[in-house]
Amino acid sequence: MKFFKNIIDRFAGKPVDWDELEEALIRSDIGVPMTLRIVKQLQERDTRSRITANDISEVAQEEIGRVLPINPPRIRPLPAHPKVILIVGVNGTGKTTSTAKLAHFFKTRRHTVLLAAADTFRAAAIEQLGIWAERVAWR
Ligand SMILES: Nc1nc2c(ncn2[C@@H]2O[C@H](COP(=O)(O)OP(=O)(O)O)[C@@H](O)[C@H]2O)c(=O)[nH]1
Ligand SMILES: [Mg+2]
Repeated sequence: MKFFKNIIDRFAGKPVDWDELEEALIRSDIGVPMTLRIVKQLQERDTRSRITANDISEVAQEEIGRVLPINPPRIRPLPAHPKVILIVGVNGTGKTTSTAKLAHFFKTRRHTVLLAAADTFRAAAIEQLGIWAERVAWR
């Protein structure tokens, strides 16, 4: 994953600057509580004041996995059955961006994706989704 690779490239193999690692995780959208959990786990593992690339990605995946539902709902479409996913939420919380990510996820798995904007208030919301649809289509 590119996300972990960027972090790992910066920190692996050197003595750890915990404050810098903490800042990098928060800047990467891990969120403060999750960042603190990951850093704490890494500090407990850290015996030689060095952490490896594996340590960072293993601990982050473990800790993030702990807060996700045990049986997440299945979102993959079944063969020959259209599947509708309705994305709702407060303005500016990332619905359009997440929709583009989902579209990309399904497209790379050879599904046909149709995006429909149902945003009634936000200026340029439909255009924004259209731009993402084009980006995803050409990747
Ligand atoms: N840092 C960060 N910004 C995000 C993320 N997802 C969306 N955004 C940004 O948050 C803003 C609102 O996102 P948008 O998808 O338009 O939200 P919507 O109003 O719910 O459709 C945009 O500037 C996005 O680039 C994310 O995961 N992390
Ligand atoms: Mg939107």
